[in-house]
Amino acid sequence: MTKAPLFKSCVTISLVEQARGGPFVFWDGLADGIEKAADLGFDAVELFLPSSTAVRGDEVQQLLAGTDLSVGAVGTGAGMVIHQLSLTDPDAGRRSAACDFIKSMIDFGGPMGAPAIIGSMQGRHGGDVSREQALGWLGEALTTLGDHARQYDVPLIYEPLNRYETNLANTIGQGVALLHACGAQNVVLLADLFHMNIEEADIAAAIRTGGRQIGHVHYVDSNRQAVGFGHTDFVPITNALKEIDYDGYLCAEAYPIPDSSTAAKMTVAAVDAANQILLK
Ligand code: LER
Ligand code: MN
Repeated sequence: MTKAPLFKSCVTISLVEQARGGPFVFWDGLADGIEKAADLGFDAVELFLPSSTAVRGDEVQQLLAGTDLSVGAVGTGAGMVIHQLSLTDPDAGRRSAACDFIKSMIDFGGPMGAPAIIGSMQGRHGGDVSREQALGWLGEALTTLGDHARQYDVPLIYEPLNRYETNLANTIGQGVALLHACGAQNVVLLADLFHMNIEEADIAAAIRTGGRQIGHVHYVDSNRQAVGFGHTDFVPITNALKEIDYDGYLCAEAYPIPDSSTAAKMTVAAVDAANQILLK
């Protein structure tokens, strides 16, 4: 009998000062975050960086050497937070700059096997930009950027967000429809359990809808604190992830409440508990 692969634990490290107060666990530099993640036994770290040149890839590799950590993914949201770039900006030059920013993040993470995430960089429709137009631009960008990621043998990750952050795709079902409509290859969906708690009627059912297209999970409770600090029922979610044969990261994109270390420890315990269900 083949042994089921386990869920892998991952924790966020932010180096983006402008995002301080946001839902990232570690904030005190790369060396500190990597050391703490390794000590707690995480499988990976997800990096939220101001730009692709904020830190060199070989510096990251050096910090990881001697640990069992990988880089699970790299966020691209700094393009929006710092430069207000989006893939659906009415200005073609700004859309192109947004695409270049994401390409540079793909080129940063790719060589270390880390896919880039498109979340807030998707932007929104409104004003002179119709929903159809914005979804068209977003679909083209996902196609181009998914193809760009292929050279590193990593996918591109697309994240539906709640209604307060985008009006393009708020649910996993809408994410599936978008990928189908644009025909993008090499793009997977990110199931962020915080956004899903706001938007989905049934989180477990939405995970089954995403099926094998789900390639990354932001593993967080209803209030965006670490798993265990909110009211989400994780048993049906874990069973749904088991059903779709998900074997990727469960990554804590959570507030450092009451502090980074406690949020990180809670996440490790929660991933262990999920793996116990997986092994049953
Ligand atoms: C933003 O709310 C979020 O969930 C991030 O992962 C997207 O960049
Ligand atoms: Mn997220």
